Amino acid sequence: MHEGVVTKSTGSWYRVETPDRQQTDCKLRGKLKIAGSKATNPVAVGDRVAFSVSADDETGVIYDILERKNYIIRKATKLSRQTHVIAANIDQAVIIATLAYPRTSTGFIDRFLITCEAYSIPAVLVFNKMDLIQNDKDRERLAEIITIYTEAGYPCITVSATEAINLEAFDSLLKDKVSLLAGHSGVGKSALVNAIEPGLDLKVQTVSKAHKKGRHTTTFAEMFRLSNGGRIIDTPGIKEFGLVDFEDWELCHYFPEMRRYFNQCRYDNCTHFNEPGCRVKEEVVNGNIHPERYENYLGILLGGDTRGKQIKP
Ligand SMILES: Nc1nc2c(ncn2[C@@H]2O[C@H](COP(=O)(O)OP(=O)(O)OP(=O)(O)O)[C@@H](O)[C@H]2O)c(=O)[nH]1
Ligand SMILES: [Mg+2]
Ligand SMILES: [Zn+2]
Repeated sequence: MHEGVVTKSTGSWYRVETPDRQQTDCKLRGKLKIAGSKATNPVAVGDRVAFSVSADDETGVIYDILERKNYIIRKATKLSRQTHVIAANIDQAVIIATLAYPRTSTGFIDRFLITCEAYSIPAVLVFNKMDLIQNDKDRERLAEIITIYTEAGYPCITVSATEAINLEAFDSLLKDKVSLLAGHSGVGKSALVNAIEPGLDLKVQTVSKAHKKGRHTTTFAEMFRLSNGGRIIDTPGIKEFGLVDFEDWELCHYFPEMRRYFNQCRYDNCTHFNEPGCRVKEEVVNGNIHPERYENYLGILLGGDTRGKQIKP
């Protein structure tokens, strides 16, 4: 009987690492299912599991999953109601963004942050490809975005993987923590990790001018150990990342700077859209909530489906 952490999953095999760094390829015992879960995959990268090792071929069998601290999911397919757990037991989500290509919108960042808030995962923002931020317009825009998110309570750093700008900051961000790396395909998630840990040699996209959006180079979520004591979970660039069901009045709970004021509105179920006596709207005017975050908030509130809304990055 052993206990370990799932570091890789291919769907049928799971690589499990024990604290002494032994790795065992395991299968799941029979119909191992988490009670009440709608997930297609019962075990995900980051899960702590109990397993036994067969005497003859040294492969293992996972027979139990230990309780999760948290997890993050996506829909199994666009139309399905089933979900797929991407990773579990995450200390922080590190959103890799860039104003170069593929340019990350604040809308994307906000939807991802909502997911993190909903799953109680602290989030930080890393702006990569700083070497490509050359003109004043981009520099000013970046400064503005950093102000927005710093004021909302999310730490931000700027880096370049290829020009080795500020990589010490990226390294200390990951020290001794389990970090989920997220962001569009091609923003440089794998390149950044390689830059601080060359021994890992993760696959990086080759530049193709015809396909600026990039294909997915990383195919399976996988957990890697860093020499600074951290572990990272590199995920394929994700479109349908995270999934949150919410009622209109709940949405502001996922915006920390709005959450401060929501119970000071005239109506308990205020959605901060056009209700009279809305403290949140007042604070937008006062400059304590950034108008761009508020606009993205309204976009999500008024966008989507009206039956049980969902965030779809
Ligand atoms: N100029 C510049 N290019 C970079 C930087 N970081 C990464 N790139 C390039 O961006 C491309 C994509 O990098 P990847 O690390 O493969 O991106 P990824 O986020 O891991 O992509 P997926 O695995 O598909 O999700 C590669 O061609 C990198 O060389 C950077 O700081 N500056
Ligand atoms: Mg990658
Ligand atoms: Zn209100």
